Amino acid sequence: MSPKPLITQLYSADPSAHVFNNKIYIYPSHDRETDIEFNDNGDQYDMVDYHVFSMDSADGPVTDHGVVLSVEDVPWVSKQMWAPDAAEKNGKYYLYFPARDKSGIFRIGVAVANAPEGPFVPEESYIPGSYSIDPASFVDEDGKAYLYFGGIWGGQLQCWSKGNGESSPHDVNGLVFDASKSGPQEPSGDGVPALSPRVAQLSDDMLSFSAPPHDLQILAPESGEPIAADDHERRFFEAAWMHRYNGTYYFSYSTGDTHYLAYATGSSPLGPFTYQGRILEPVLGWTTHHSIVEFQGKWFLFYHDCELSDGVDHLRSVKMREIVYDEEGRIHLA
Ligand code: FUB
Repeated sequence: MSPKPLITQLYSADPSAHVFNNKIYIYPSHDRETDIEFNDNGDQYDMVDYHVFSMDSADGPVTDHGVVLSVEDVPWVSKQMWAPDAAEKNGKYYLYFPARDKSGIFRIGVAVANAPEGPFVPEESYIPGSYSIDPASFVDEDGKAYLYFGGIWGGQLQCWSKGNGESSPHDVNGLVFDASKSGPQEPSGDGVPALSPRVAQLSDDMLSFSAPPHDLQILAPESGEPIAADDHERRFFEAAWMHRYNGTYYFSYSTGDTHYLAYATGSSPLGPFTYQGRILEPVLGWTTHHSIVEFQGKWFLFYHDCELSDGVDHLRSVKMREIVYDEEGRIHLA
């Protein structure tokens, strides 16, 4: 049986959960009503602010800490505050969030707070060299912090490719933005690898990339080769997440148009990762997005579906389920 939505007073999606100060904090998108028709570019996900939620226990009530950041607070944003994430370092809290800049290109911003529930103060501009959507932060046991990101179609990852030497005002680290690749298009064909999610190590102050982002490889276990672009059941689409279990790094993600949450494992946070299987089968609604967190000795999957809105794709609700690992480290719903 599907669990109940955790948050019912508003619509919420893309939950990034973390344990800070022995509480679960959830950083979701805040879905809202709109007249914008559903399209493959995701224009109907027209969000303008973020709330933070917390839980003292895994089955306890959820506290809504209210709006912690809005479109009007962020000088570089035009619209669409999509899936955020948060990280803690040295007593400061960092909210990473994607949104369209004034020219309509998705970038990733960061805002800083002294408490996990904000309020968050944004930097003047987006993270230099950032692009696309769905940032997921990961602070490793050695203190090094990473930002995973990327999403195809509405998330524009397919619009960025190596330039031909001519410069454009949107260039980042040798990548050029091609607006004609917006919408539902991606690589295809025999032997053509899928587009990869990106990873960048974060600077000590957590506000910038310490080196340019690079591709995160997801390999097919049967060949050791990158997952093929036409393998829509396994290729990366969006919604990156990283966690570590028993010394192994787990990179998990949405397969987009096939609607699975899948995962791959590796021995370094920078990859390569080898595809392992699915965490969650399709839920009600087009998108699927998640996070995985350990709390008081148990592991939990946070995700969303559209049950509360009776299937309206852009009105989603956050849910939570326990997961377990078998002896081989494979993930199962409890
Ligand atoms: O919430 C807007 C977008 O939908 C997210 O950025 C994607 O991951 C998908 O859930």
